[in-house]
Amino acid sequence: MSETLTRRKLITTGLAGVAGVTGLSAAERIANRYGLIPPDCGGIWGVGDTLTYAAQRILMSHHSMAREFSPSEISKSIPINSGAPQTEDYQRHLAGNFEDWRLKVDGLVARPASFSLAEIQRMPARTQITHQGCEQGWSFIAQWSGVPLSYVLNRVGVSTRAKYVVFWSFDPRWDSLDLTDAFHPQTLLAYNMNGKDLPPDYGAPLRVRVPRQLGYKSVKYLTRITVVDDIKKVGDGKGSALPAHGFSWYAGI
Ligand SMILES: Nc1nc2c(c(=O)[nH]1)N[C@H]1C(S)=C(S)[C@@H](COP(=O)(O)O)O[C@H]1N2
Ligand SMILES: [Mo]
Repeated sequence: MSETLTRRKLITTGLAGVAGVTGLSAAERIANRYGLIPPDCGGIWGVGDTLTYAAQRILMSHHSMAREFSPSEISKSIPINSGAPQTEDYQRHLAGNFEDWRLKVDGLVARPASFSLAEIQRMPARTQITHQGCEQGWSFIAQWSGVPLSYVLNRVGVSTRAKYVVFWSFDPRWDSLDLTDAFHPQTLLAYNMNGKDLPPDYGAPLRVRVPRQLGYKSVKYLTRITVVDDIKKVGDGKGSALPAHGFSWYAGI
């Protein structure tokens, strides 16, 4: 059977349908064939995550946009999830207005780079008013400005072998995106929130904003971005610090 026919059949049947008729392992095999197994997949919950991730990737256009709001809809109060790191390293950079801070970009790229905040702020900017939802049940709408991650990735030249983009932070939090979300036009490296420099508690000097996924994918206090082909070799191999605490690597909304 040709690739297109298999794909059409998969779409019309729906992955959940496939799961119901022929068993979850068949759905997983099909998802695997299309490279749609999320890195934290394993055991019974992993199968569920595969279905969510694969179904979204197959059924939704790669360029479907998260909703953007008008300025009047910006939330008056903005919750914080974990304030700025209290480490000596972070506090020193904060005291120095992040002038010595650099964003390292390495891994499977043609031109590994290290950008200052000023350099990042001179790159083409995008401003968007989007919703951020936390898995803990609160959410808010704010305006974020920054450089599209795609611009930075194109500037360093991503290898054709690349599959994931990994984000490292001043705190132990780390996470990753597949290339679909990494190159999505609304995925930003944001340095401005509601018209002001990103406040420390909200991720200064630079944070990810990925409005098509839950808040925990938007890593704050960035230090480094690494492009990889095999996410299993990074950290505990689950694509993010969160799966170890029971949250899935893919948190699409
Ligand atoms: N480095 C880092 N990034 C992080 C977190 C964190 O603790 N450390 N918390 C995440 C979670 S769970 C959420 S919901 C959002 C919250 O962003 P906010 O504090 O701007 O509301 O940031 C995410 N990014
Ligand atoms: Mo969160």
